Formats: sequence, structure tokens, C-alpha cells
Amino acid sequence: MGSTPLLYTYRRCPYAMRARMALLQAGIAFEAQEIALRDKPPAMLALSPKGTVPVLVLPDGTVLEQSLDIMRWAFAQGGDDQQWWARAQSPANLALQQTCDGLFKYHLDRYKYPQRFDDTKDREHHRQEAIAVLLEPLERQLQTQAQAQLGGAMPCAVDVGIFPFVRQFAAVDPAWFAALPLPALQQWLAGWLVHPLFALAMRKQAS
Ligand SMILES: N[C@@H](CCC(=O)N[C@@H](CS)C(=O)NCC(=O)O)C(=O)O
Repeated sequence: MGSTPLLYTYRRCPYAMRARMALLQAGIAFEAQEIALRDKPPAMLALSPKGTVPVLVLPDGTVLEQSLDIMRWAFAQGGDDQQWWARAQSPANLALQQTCDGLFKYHLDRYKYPQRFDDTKDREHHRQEAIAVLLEPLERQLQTQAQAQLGGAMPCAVDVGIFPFVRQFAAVDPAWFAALPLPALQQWLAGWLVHPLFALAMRKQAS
């Protein structure tokens, strides 16, 4: 085992994106191993048989195999002067994160990849449900506070925890997304798409 944590990751995976962004924000030095989902490294599967990324292996051998656990661990290491983790723990933010990972992801997958599901409902149903369960509540949260981020004036772990999924949703049909009556959310997304933390998390590794 090395002296820095090892992250098994996949560049375009939204769960892995939020884990990388949290590790970077918290200033944690880590090695990243990009994997192919179709050909997962046996060493990763030996440590985490469920076979999803991200997986973080700590120098003492501890394995964190859920993205939110990796985020929590990263921010607990002391590199969280701005309280990104603490400010994510409000009941409203926790509810948004839970909806994102649950119902929103369910509808997002069926909107983005309809061919993968034997479903009686069509794509339009799923994209409207995705708007109703998460995007409208996000819009309300951002507007009510009249603040740019879910964490307030500054981002918090929930901004990073949700952003990669909203990005995926918007990217299915950017022109249609841009025409939705969700101005605060569109501005929030646009800000994250050009955020230096995101750029760093998406940097391709030299091979
Ligand atoms: N609950 C997990 C979900 C991770 C997840 O589902 N990752 C996807 C990639 S985006 C994956 O590894 N899927 C396995 C596969 O496609 O074989 C987490 O939060 O880390």
C-alpha cells in the first residue's frame, strides 16, 4: 500500500467527479487510477467486489467505496476551512442530495438511456419528473436564498454532490435545458461548468 490514498476513478462518472472535486477542494494528495468500466482492474475488485467507482484506498488499507463517504472523509481531514461539509448538513441540503441520488437519478437514467430500460413510461415522462423532483426544488432553494450556491454565498459539499448529475441532465439536450424557466439553476450550472475545481477534476492524466 502506498503512502498516499489511491482513487479508482472513471473520468465521466458523476459519482467519481464529486469524489475528485471533494478531494481536490480539501487539498488531499491522492493518486488516481482511471479504469475502464468494461474491464475493471482485479486489484480494485479484490478490495471492493461491488465493482463501482469511485473507490478510495487509504494508506492503512481502509476502503471507502461510496462517493459520499469519500467526500465526508476528504472534508474531515482538516482541509475544510470554509466548512463545505458542515454547511451541507442542513435538512434542506440533505434532502436535495438524497433526492438527487435517488429519484432524480432514476428518472435521469431513463431519460438519458431509454434503450437500457424496459419501461412503459416514455422519455418525456422521465424528464418532466426529473424536473419536478429535483430541478424545481433546486431552483426554489437558490432563489429563496437569493444566493448563488446551495451552501449560501459560498459552495458546499451538496453543490459539488449534485452538480455532476444536473450537468448530465442538461447535456442530453442543452438547447431545451437552456429554455427551461429555471434561471437560478441555469446560472448555478453555468458557474460550475467553468469552475476551476471542475476543470482540475476533469484534467486528463498523462499516460
Ligand atoms: N453509490 C455509488 C454509485 C457509484 C456508481 O454507480 N458508479 C458507476 C459509474 S458512474 C459504476 O461504477 N458502475 C459500474 C458499472 O457500470 O459497471 C457511489 O456513490 O459511489
